[in-house]
Formats: sequence, C-alpha cells, structure tokens
Amino acid sequence: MNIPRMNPEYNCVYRWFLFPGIIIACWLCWSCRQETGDALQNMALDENWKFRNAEESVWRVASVPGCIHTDLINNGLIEDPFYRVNEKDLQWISEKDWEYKTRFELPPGWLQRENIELRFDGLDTHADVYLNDELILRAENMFRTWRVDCKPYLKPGANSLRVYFHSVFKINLPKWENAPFRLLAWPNNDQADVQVNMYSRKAGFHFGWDWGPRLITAGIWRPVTLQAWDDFVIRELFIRPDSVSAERARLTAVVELEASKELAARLRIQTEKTELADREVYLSTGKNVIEIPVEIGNPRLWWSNGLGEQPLYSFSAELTAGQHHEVKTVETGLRDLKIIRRKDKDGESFHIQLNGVPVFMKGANYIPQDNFQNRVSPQDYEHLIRSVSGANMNMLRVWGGGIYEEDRFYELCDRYGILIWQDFMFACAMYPADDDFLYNVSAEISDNVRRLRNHPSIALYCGNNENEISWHQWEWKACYSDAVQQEYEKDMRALFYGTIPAALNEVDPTRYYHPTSPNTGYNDIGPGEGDVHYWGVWHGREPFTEYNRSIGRFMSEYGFQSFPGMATIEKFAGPQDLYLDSEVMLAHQRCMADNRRDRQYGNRLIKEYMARDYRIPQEFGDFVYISQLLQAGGVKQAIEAHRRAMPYCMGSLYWQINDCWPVASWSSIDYYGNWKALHYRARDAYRALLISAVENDGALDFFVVSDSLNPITGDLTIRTMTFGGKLVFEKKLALDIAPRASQKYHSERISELIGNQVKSDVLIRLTFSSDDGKLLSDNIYYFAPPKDLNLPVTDIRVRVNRVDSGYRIILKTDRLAKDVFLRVRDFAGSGSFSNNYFDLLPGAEAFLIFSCDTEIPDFEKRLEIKTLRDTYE
Ligand code: BMA
Repeated sequence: MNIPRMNPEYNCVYRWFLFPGIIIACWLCWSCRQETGDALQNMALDENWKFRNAEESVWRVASVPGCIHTDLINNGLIEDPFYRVNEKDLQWISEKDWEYKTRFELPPGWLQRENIELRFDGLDTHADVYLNDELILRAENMFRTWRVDCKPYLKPGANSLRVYFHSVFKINLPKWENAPFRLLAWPNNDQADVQVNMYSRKAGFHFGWDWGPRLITAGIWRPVTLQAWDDFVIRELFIRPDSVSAERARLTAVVELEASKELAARLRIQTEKTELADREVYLSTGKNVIEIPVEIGNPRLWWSNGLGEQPLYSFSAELTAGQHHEVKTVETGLRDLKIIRRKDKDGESFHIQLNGVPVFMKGANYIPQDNFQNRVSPQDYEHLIRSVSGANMNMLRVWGGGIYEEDRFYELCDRYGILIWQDFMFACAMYPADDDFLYNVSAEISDNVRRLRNHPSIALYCGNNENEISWHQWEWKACYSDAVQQEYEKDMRALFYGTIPAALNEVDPTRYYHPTSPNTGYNDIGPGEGDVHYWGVWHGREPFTEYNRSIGRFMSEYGFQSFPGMATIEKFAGPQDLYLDSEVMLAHQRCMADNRRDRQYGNRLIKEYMARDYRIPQEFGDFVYISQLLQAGGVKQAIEAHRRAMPYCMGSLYWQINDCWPVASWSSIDYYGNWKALHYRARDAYRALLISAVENDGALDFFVVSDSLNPITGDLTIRTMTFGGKLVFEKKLALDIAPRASQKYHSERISELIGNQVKSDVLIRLTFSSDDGKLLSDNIYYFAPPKDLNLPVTDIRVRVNRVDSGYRIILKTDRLAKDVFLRVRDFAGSGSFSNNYFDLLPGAEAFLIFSCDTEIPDFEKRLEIKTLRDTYE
C-alpha cells in the first residue's frame, strides 16, 4: 500500500489540531450519547464488599451475591457446616445481626441522568439499606426484587452502600409472643421449640427439614445493580400466548414500561428477523402497559422431553422516542398447555394436555441444591437438568419450602423440555394473613411470576405444599377451639384463595392455579380427584406392594429413603463415624419422630423395610449399598404401577430428585451430583415404552405402556431362565402397541412360566424390539424378594479400554450377577458410569462407559465391583 509521507511542517500543524480534535470528538460523543444512546445503563455493584457482626468493629472481605455462612467460611472463621456435627455449633450465626458494606465510584455523567435506581434481586431477609448513611429501603422478603429511586442520595465520585440484616429471631419473636394463637409447623421442618419461620418470607428449608440442616442464612443472595435511565425504561416484555395451534399462534406482546414524561414513541415488535408490529404509541408519565396482538403462522411447537423438539423463539420490543431507544429481548416457546380437570366416572381428572395431547408426567420433586445458594454453579444446574432429561423425565415440581429458582434453571428446563410444577413458597406450616403479610406476598407473587412467565416450561402454579392437608387431615385443626378454627380458615382462604390467585392472575392469566398440594379442599376430596401425596409406604410402614393399590389421578409425591454412596459419606464422616447410629450419621438423617426426640426413626424405617426384602449385612458399606437397592426397587414398583394405571393416573413425581447437603434422604441424586441406584432405575422405568409384569391370581400379566404419539409394532419376548442361564420358557408375541396407552397384552400362568423350577431359582427377562430389531425396552421380573433368591457365586470377567470420553468397560458372567455396583477406588474427581446397580444376566455382556475428563492411573485395578451375593456372610 502506498502511504503518503507526512511533510514535517504539516505534521506539526497536525499535532496542534488533532489532539484537541479528539477531545472535542469525545465530548461530542459523550453528550450525544445521551441524545442517541440506550435509555438504560446498568452497573453491577458486586465488588469491594465487606461484612461484620453488628456487635463487632472488624470488617472482613465478603462476596456478593453470597451469604453470611459462606463469608464466614471463606474468612476461616467457621468450619464447614456440613462436616460431621458442625452444624450444631453454628446456630449462633442466625441469632446475630450482620452488616454488609461497599464503596463504589459513580461514573462521571451519571448524575446528569434523569433517573437512577438501586436494584436488589434478592435480600435475605430483614434488611435495612443505607446509601451514604441515609436509610433508603426496609426489606422483609427474600423472594422479592427491590427497586429504589436513589438519585437524591447519590454524590459525584465515591458513594457508600450499607445493608443491615436483622436476625430472624429478634425480629419475629414479638410476633410469636403476641400471636393470638400459635401458628404450627411440623417439628422436623422448623427444628426448634420456638418456631418463627412462618413470619418471615424466607426459604422454609433454612430452618431445617426432614432432609436438611438448620442453617439460617442472611445476606445479599442475588445481584445488586445501579440503573440509570432517561425518558423511559422498558420494565417487562411478556409474550402472552392467547391461543396456540399448529396452524397459528395468536400472541399478545405485553410491554410494560415507565416514562418520566409524556412522549410520542415508536414501538416495534420483532421475532428473530421478522417484524410483527410497528406502532406509534403515546406514553404518559409513570407506568404504561401496551398490549400489541401479534400472530405467527405455522409455528414450530414446543414439546416436553420425549415427544418432540423444544424450539425457542426470541422476541424483541424496540422503543424509540426522540433520539432514545431501548430494546428488550426475551425467549419463549410456543405451546398450548392446559390442566384438564374434568368430572368422570372415577371422580375428577387431573392431567396436563400439551398441544392438544394428554401427556403423562414423569419426574420428581426438586429442592434447592445447596443451603448456600451462591455455591450452586452453572455446571451444577446443567448437570441436574441433563440428569432429569437423561432419565426420561418431563416434569419437576419446584417444591414450596425452597426458593423460586434462578433464571438459568428455567432456561435449561425450556431447552430440555422439562415442564415445571411451580409451588409458591409456602410449605408445611400455618401462615399469618394480616394486611402487611398479604401485601408482602402479593408483591412477591407479582415479582416472581413476571420473571417466569415467558418460560414455556412453567406448566402451573400451586399455592403451597401440604398446608391444607396438615390442617384438615393431619391433626392441626383438632388442636384449636372452634373460634380459632374459624379465624384461621378465614386466614387460609384470604392467602391461598384470595391474595395469591389475584396477584397471579393480574400478571399471568394463562397459568392454571392449584391452591394446595395435595389437592385437599375444604370439603372432602375423594381419592379419585386431583393430586395425591402417598406416604403409606415409608411414614405409614405399608409394604411396597401397596404402591400397586394406592394410586391417585396424579401422584405428586411418594418416595423412600436411602443413604448416599460411601464416597459421599466419607466426605462428611470420619472412619470412627461409620456406623448407623453414630452421632454423625444421625446428624445427617433428619427424618425424626416424637418431636425430634426419636432420632433413630428414619434409619429404623430403612432397616425395617430392608429386613422384609434383603438379608441385612454386617458391614456398613454394604448396608449403604443395599439401602440404595431397596429404594430403587420400591420406587420402580411405584412408577410402573402409576404408568400401568394410565389414563386414570396421569403423573408420577417421586420425592425427591436432589439434596441440599450430604444426607440420608429420599433423593435419587446426592448432593455431589452422583446418581444413586434409583436414578438409574427411574431412567428405565420412565422410558417412552415400558414393559411391566404384575402377578395376578396365579398368572403374570404383561403390560406395555407407551407414551409415544404413534403406534409401534414389534415383538415382545418373554423368557424364563435359571440363574445359571438355562432357558426354561420362551414366547415371542408380535404386537401393535397403541399410542399413549397402557394395555395388558398378554397373561401367562406362572406354572407355565417356571416349568419344573422353583420361584427362587428363576427370573423372567422381557424385551420389546421394533420390527427392524432395535431393542426399545426391557425389564426383569423375579418371583421372590432378593433375600429368598438362591443367588449363585459369580465370577465377572472385566475388560477395560481407554476411550476419548473416559473408559469403556465390558463385563461378562456365566451366572446371574445381581445388582452389579461399580466404583472407582480413591477417585476424588468427577466421573460417572453410564449404568450401575444393574443385573448382569448369565451369558450376557454389558458395555459401559465411565466418563471422566482426566486419565486415571491404574483404572482397571481401582475398579471395584460388588454384587448383592458378595454381601452375604
Ligand atoms: C413431603 C414433602 C416434604 C418432606 C417429604 C418427606 O410431603 O412435602 O415436606 O420432606 O414429604 O417427608
């Protein structure tokens, strides 16, 4: 390239003019920015935070978002609250007041902006906020978003922000003491004699639960932002689905904005690159809501996991007034979703209808992933939701004693097709209903529903978890005089039938509202109506076979406990703690009885059920392993029974998918993300095509349950074999499987099936293969509980080779190897087996992958394999 050389004289002149020129250009640019730039500017206030005990003078480094417990840990002031019994000694933290402060520089020019707001996405919980020592906000709800006009309190340059958190006890004790009548919570759920959780709008599980520690946090748990705007700001864009079908989606773009003056503006609505509307609008001072109907022809419909794809459309609203403009973009999926409650011969249905199709809900209940929410990483969310979709689930219930989840959680559910039953955050307690409380709740519902309403995954909202059933059917009501009963029922109605649905309907009239789970109601609700929490198995000590009989229209809770694997236990317990009733193991088992006096209750139940089906092993590690088999077997029975009962029953959500700390619980994935045996077996039982065998009066009935939208043809093969691999019976049936149906396709006398063998020596292997020979489903049936099976001693042959994603493992045996469990000894990294806790049949080969990111030295030698037979003395 030919670059003209500069003449030295010119160079000199250039210097004189160029530098002032640049400065003028910068100034012009800055001043014009206010005329032509974005109406909204954001500044995150996440740096320079410090905290202190309000009674002390030393300030220490804090993290925001964060919480007091993790700040104390990071400063080396407390031990890990999850380790051994440390939790017990850390109760003082919630009895103190805590202060947080930061200093920040206001960028030049900000004070010239018309409006400056301070926005807190989450303050936990009773917080006074001071800006430059002026009190600007008193917050009292961890679930709300707080926005304060703070311009009058800001200074040019350095500013200080301070948040004072009051102890939930100090603040609520007068309410507790002066209450006209005692509000109750279950003793396992607010694990203290003075129960105040119901007075604070704060996650219920912080106060302890029957799977969680009592660690009552405080702090700035979600981001803090300073926001400046001129003329107007778009607060919300809601793409309201008015009617959606394969031909047409009729939507309304609801744009909520605030203007600081009257303005003529232009509003454009777009999806991807298509313009849907372009309007002149007139803004009045204050809040404006503009509704613009838009249509999309032949939309690509959003489906739940297993039924189709999850296309997401991005919509934007662009507002221009004078030289200012702002664009707000949201993502949503287009689907038609209804909850169908229709009277029928059995009572009243309760099912999800998606794009015109009744869909059986397969999934689990979800609790927060950590007591300290700031520790839950994007990878944890990804792992959890991938584990949900990987286990063929299509629904999670976000349960009411936790939190309204992070945006990331719902975005992943949108992407993976996981529908959400969203409880509002009320669980297992009686709540007040004075005007302040109702106002506070109404604002909370509005904030959260606004945040969630574009997510296609949100299927329905529910008022609370078990509040009504606790009152009407589980003792509480009987504790009070008639007058108090009337008074409290009035309160319950005001909250769950008045305030909450009204607040919901105002911001999202498209979502169904279910006042309480299980469906209880003030009049008697029959078992043939609504959703059911079935706890006859576990709390009621009924046998697992009861799962075949106690089936409602939608099983929103049922479950059974197990221990997390030894690798997890060894993270919170020392070698001296490894027995069932050690102090440490009991501290990590929170299902107690007799007002928390009977701490052995949960472990005793596990042992009692174990004795029914298994030989109780001596060794602790074996006990832990069998507890997982026990849980997996029980819950698998339930899932199969619920699915066989389709369409009478249209949902099966077991309690619970995850843990918030390492603990014995009903979870199928432990705190560290490890799949327990149940998660693997739930994955099988939730497959689109399920083959299920059930004994019926001397015969075995064979059901095939299909969630597929289309008929399937193929072969069902029934084989009986001995544990040594001898074939006793074989039948192949060519079947046409009806779509979205459960049907009994065959029945066979047990005497035929087992021939001259005894029940404890044989198993039935069921397979279903498509016409082109692809294995679509399989299952194994035993006629006797594991303890009565004549399990052979086996010799499993193992071959291992390294592959890109980890290790490929091939297992083979000549005799049945029941409940094969693999683990990599002394491996602290993260890795997972593609299958585990499975039965390896005689003569069959199992191909597994152990996925991990690093090479593991001596992998083959460190691979440990245990079977049920190995636990026998
Ligand atoms: C259910 C839940 C939880 C509890 C679980 C196990 O009913 O709603 O409150 O953790 O039972 O007891």
